[in-house]
Amino acid sequence: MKTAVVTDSTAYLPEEIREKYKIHMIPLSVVFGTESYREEIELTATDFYQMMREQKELPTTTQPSTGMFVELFEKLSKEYDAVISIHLSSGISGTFQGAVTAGQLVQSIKVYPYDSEISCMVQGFYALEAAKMAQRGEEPEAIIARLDELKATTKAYFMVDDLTNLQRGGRLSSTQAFIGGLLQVKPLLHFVDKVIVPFEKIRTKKKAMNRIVELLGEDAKSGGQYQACIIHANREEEAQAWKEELEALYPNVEFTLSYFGPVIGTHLGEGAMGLGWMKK
Ligand code: MYR
Repeated sequence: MKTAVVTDSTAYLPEEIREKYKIHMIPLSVVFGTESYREEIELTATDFYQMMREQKELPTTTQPSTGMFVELFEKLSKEYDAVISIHLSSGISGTFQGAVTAGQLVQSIKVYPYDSEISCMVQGFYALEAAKMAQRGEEPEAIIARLDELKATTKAYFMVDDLTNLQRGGRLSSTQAFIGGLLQVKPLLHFVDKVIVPFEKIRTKKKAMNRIVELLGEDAKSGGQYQACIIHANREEEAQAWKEELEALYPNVEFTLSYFGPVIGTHLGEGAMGLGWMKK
């Protein structure tokens, strides 16, 4: 059985990694006014944050069309027997549903859509694991079972400098009153049942980061090997310094540095920071 692995651009997997592990990427887009840019192809994270600072209007984001999925799956059917298509949470984007619909339309290959229930490098870890197993010739069902196992130990927390973008984009699941109460603080956010909800109200970014360190510690100190990703929105130096601090604290955790690219950055805003981890 030859299985292809597809993920979307919001995993922000570097091109050399995608090439090495033969991970196929389908892009989401950012729209500034009338101009649409496929992220990771036509727009880099650095250019995006610069553009966002210069524009008065907030950009918007769009999922890949069903047609793009159909085209990709049909192309893959010439070389593979099955495809596992791993996407950002269906609670924040219609991308996963696009893969489901296209999978039903394309008859030439069996499509296994997988809802990561999260996004960014955490989703990237799933895609990497799937790709390594696919290269060993493992069956799609075994790969999906392994992804579910990883998902069961996954935790991710993140914070934003300003909740405006998340609120305007409608991706913060909460009542207006609660959001009102959150605007004065730096809430720690996380995913529950595929959507973003506040985890705890915290006053400063430093305190929020320390709280995340504590939460990771609760898992890391219970034993086992973990992989983790520090994800930043145009704050590479700060993220690198945090990575070094975390590496010294938790030797049983393998840390990767990643970033919130254009699509996720549209909703989180510059300066956002997050940490995700799972048992290896
Ligand atoms: C679309 O237009 O379909 C894309 C919508 C993307 C919404 C992104 C919301 C923020 C996600 C934060 C992920 C943090 C993972 C650690």
